[in-house]
Amino acid sequence: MTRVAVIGAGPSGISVLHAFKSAKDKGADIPEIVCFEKQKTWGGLWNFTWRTGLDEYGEPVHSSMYRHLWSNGPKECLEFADYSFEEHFGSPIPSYPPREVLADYIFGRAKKSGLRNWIQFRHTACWIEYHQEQKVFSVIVHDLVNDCQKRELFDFIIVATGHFSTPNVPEFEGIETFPGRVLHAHDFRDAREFNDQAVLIIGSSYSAEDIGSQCLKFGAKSITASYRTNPMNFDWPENWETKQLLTNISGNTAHFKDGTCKDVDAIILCTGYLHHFPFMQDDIRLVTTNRLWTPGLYQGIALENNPRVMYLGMQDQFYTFTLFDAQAWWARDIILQRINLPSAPDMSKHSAKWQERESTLKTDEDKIWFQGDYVRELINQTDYPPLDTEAINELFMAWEHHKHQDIMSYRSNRYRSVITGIQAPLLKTPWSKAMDDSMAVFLNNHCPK
Ligand code: FAD
Ligand code: NA7
Repeated sequence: MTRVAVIGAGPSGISVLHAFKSAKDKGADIPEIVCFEKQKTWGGLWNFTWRTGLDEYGEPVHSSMYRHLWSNGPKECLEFADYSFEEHFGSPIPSYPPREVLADYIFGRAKKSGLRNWIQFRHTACWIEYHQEQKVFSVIVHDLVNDCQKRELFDFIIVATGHFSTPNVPEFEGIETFPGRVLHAHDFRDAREFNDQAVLIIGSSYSAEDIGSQCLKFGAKSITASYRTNPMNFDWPENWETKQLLTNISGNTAHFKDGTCKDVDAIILCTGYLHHFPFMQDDIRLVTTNRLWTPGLYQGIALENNPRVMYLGMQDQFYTFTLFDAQAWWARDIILQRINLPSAPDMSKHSAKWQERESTLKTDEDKIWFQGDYVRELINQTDYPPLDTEAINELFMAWEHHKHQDIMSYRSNRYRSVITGIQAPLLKTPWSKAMDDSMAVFLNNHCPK
């Protein structure tokens, strides 16, 4: 029997298991699927943990999420085509749910689909290599609970280990003698820690934007945001200032490229993440940066030099859960031989076309349409339920517009579901005032039983 190893049970890994389960439910013969997940439960980054550094087994802590994180995009842009928010919560909820609420939605579909017994939790993939002659992969996993290793053979490998977990940590002159706290966004857990402090944020992308605004929400005295290439163009509150790149630090004084300086109490490096697959042999390891088109992956998924290895969710992301679903259905259909792979030259020709378009993208709007077209191309090849990517792109356009209207209150906007047609209700307590964002309080406020 064909054997498939799925590495990681975050949203991407769950999408793969769900895709196979949905084929099985329709009567298809499916291969044996074994999913190895190093955490104690599923959900990937969406499992909040107080831990940083290493976990109780000495494994690097995976999650980069913080306690009071809320969805940074409308839920209508990530709603599964086969499992609506209404189906999960029993009534409509606002467009920007807190972390715990969104995580519950992801778990809900996985529970309904009955996927848990396909997963070996607390199993870390340590080494995967390909044996050309037998056309099999050997996978060595570490059973963390019993502290032993085992080796198994598989015909296909699907890597779904995410790429927002291994921090990219640049060096700045003088940082080692800075008297305050220095941390990467990966280790940021609770903004209350920075109450009344002058916080320096390095970076100008999503983490910088959201961690900076979290800190203001929970009482930071000021935010100084230092950018390398482009500043974030939002209308920030008065106690937020933007600076060019940090050049060096002396004592608690940060010096910037434009010659100005600022005394700060803490430094948060929102400098992104590395694609890191130390468990993959060199010739099957994906090497890329955080970009919309990953070179070397046919359809953004199958490794061109060995398409029995597939990578899911490795792109920079506007689309998230539906992109993972679209990729999962496509990967499944390659394995079920419902989709045939073209020749190696045709695969690279196809990838080159997308890569060329990627190089022309200028604005976020261009990037959203690019990714929407990519998701549509995948969905058109499988039996994934219909998903109107153009309507979702339009929701993303509205989201962009609302963020530029008011970055501190964009989460009060609401949108109509592309799946059910239902308009989201108003958020009762604005994000900036909602200090208790637990699921119990959020649901009690918006859909009391
Ligand atoms: P992950 O969620 O990272 O899951 C990967 C899984 O693989 C983990 O469970 C991990 O334990 C496991 N794993 C890793 N290595 C191994 C190994 N060697 N062996 C076994 N298992 C392993 N997206 C949104 O849609 N909305 C948001 O609001 C949003 N906010 C975000 C905020 C932050 C701070 C970050 C970092 C990302 C955010 N994202 C958001 C994007 C996020 O990438 C996706 O939502 C999603 O979690 C990605 O799923 P994934 O399964 O690809 O990866
Ligand atoms: P991103 O989106 O990859 O952004 C990384 C940022 O870090 C970006 O602004 C980079 O600037 C900046 N960066 C990287 N290296 C440096 C150095 N050496 N000096 C200064 N600035 C640097 O990562 P995020 O963490 O913001 O977002 C990842 C996910 O988390 C995202 O999907 C969200 O949903 C949450 P650049 O523009 O390249 O000059």
